[in-house]
Amino acid sequence: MPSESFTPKQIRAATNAAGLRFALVVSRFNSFITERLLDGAVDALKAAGASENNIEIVRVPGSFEIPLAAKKLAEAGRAEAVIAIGCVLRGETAHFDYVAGEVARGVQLAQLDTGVPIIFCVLTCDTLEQAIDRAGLKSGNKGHEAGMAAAEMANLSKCLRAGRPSPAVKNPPRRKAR
Ligand code: INI
Repeated sequence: MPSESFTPKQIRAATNAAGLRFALVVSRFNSFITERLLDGAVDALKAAGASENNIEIVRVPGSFEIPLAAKKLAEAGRAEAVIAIGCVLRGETAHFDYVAGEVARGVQLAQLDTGVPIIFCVLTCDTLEQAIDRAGLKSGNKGHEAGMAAAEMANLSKCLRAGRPSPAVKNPPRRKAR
């Protein structure tokens, strides 16, 4: 156990979204689910202090189209964080695997290429029931989680920008050993 005086710097970004800009890319495919995820994400951003004027919602036909739109938004500097919202349901063909795999890969590449956080809120479920559970029923709303993650990652990205001292850097007091 480290001694009392050994306190490495810890960085935990703020979750306040005031003054930050967000773009949400929403797939129309399975809109019954994606619109609920969108509501959850917007609720979370509003609760975190984001202003309506700083939230941009862009719709795309299906999840496969999400990465390109997300990347263009990120490249254009229109947002401190982007949220990718989609729902891919397993059917009887291999289509699911291609769409689910490519949207995940595309979103990851887009955020690594641009340096703008792109939060992955694309449900990949076997059944509609599983998706409904994750869009506001039994398992909460994954959109809400995505909204909170977007606020935190937008702040964290600012903190980690080279040479920029961060207001969010804190060394929380250690609990006394018992
Ligand atoms: N798009 C989805 O977002 N979810 C799905 O479940 C889905 N299925 O099952 O086909 C889906 N297909 C459309 C795809 O994302 C593209 O829009 C289409 O292939 C055109 O590029």
